[in-house]
Amino acid sequence: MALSPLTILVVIATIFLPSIAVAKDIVVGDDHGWTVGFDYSAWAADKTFFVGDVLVFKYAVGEHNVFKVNGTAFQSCTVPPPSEALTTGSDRIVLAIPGRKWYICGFGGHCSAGQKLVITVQPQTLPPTLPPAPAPSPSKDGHGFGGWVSKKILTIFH
Ligand SMILES: *[C@@H]1O[C@H](CO)[C@@H](O)[C@H](O)[C@H]1NC(C)=O
Ligand SMILES: [Cu+2]
Repeated sequence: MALSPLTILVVIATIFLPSIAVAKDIVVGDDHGWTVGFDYSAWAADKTFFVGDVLVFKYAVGEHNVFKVNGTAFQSCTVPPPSEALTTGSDRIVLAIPGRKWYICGFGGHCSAGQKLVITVQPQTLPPTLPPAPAPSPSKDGHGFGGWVSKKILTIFH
């Protein structure tokens, strides 16, 4: 079976891409931002969060804020000291550690009214397992992996 040039290029690209998973910015609530009257559990339900992703909380400064809390404070809407608040209106939180994370708004009544977000952060995914590649060797006779690729590319483009 002859492999098409496209297939071979895809294989080469797959081998040399540093990683399949790309960290991304995730705007909480999408266009709604961080506000009252939005269902953040429904919003989060169909999403997967990975280590390296960044949560972005967008809101009008002075109308909301963001506190990272634990599960207990999340349930009871217990607001931590003001010094722990994020208040820029475009707060970025890098998801650095896998596990459950809880966020609430500290403005009066907002958390109880549903301005609270709980997510589970998954460990970073690894690229799909590839069959073991022959160890690259600096040999001049082209038996190394690099030589194999060059030969294939020459085959394609000659
Ligand atoms: C959760 O957070 C609250 C408020 O910051 C704190 O008083 C409490 O001890 C914490 N609970 C746990 C289990 O860490
Ligand atoms: Cu709020």
